[in-house]
Amino acid sequence: MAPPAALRGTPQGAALAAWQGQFRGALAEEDADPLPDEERQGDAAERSRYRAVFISDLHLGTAGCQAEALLDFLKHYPSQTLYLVGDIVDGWQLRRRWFWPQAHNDVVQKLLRRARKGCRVVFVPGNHDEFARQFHGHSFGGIEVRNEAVHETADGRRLWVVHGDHFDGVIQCAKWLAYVGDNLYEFTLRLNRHLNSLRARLGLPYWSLSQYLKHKVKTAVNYVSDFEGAVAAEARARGYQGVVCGHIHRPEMRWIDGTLYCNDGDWVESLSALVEHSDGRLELVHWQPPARQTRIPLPEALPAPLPARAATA
Ligand SMILES: [Mn+2]
Repeated sequence: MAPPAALRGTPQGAALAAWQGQFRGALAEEDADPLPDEERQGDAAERSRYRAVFISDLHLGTAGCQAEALLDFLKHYPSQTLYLVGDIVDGWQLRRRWFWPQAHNDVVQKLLRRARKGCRVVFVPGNHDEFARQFHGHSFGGIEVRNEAVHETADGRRLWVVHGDHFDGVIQCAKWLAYVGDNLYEFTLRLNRHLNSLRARLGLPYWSLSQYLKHKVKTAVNYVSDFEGAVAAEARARGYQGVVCGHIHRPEMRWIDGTLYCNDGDWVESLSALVEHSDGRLELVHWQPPARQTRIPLPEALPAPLPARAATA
């Protein structure tokens, strides 16, 4: 946009044109880098507070992904290395229906930006983003793609980093478990009624679909512990002191027969991540979205306001 005709050729007009040029420049930069606020948080001193951050099962591209919470978490946990432990982008869902809101874009931009600012970002694809597995050994925008990785902690422990889907021979059970928390459970109860009125008309005895599902869920619960045991055993067999995985959306950190089993959880239900402090201490972080009520101005009579946000320490 040129300066108004009346100012053309005057010093004010020149200044205005220069300012407009700058503004356009700033906008263009904003376009390429939509999260300039991270510039400050990305410096080396801040980053060194956490040696590593592990996140998985973001499921970007699905309505279930809690992208806003994740953006908030990422802002508070800069690190030297960031592991993306699979199911980052949900290719299965995107193939069925395109769903890509701005917040999901922001997450991708934030990850790319982190890589540009000197954080080592390692992407270990999962089953929902298995399309990326063919790019093993390559890097994109500074993000390394590895089908599995090894992380060495500050105190010298070697952790095997893998998504974990190779361990589920019984994926059907995991699906049932997901259904139960869903409207589909309500649906199955309704289906159960219809099914049984049909069975009654055919002279068949009552058969409880919901009982059947509950049995399936119990099997799924066993499945979780079987999964954890199998992953830990494989890590041990490969000579690692521990393992970091995701996949089953169950944050966990415990010893299994002398091997450290860590599951960094997910950003659909549990909003959790695994972090390594500068001294090698590992911690499971359960992210709490900033409490809404602390944003409401407090009445004058109350003492000092509460801390604005609290991440579980
Ligand atoms: Mn998975």
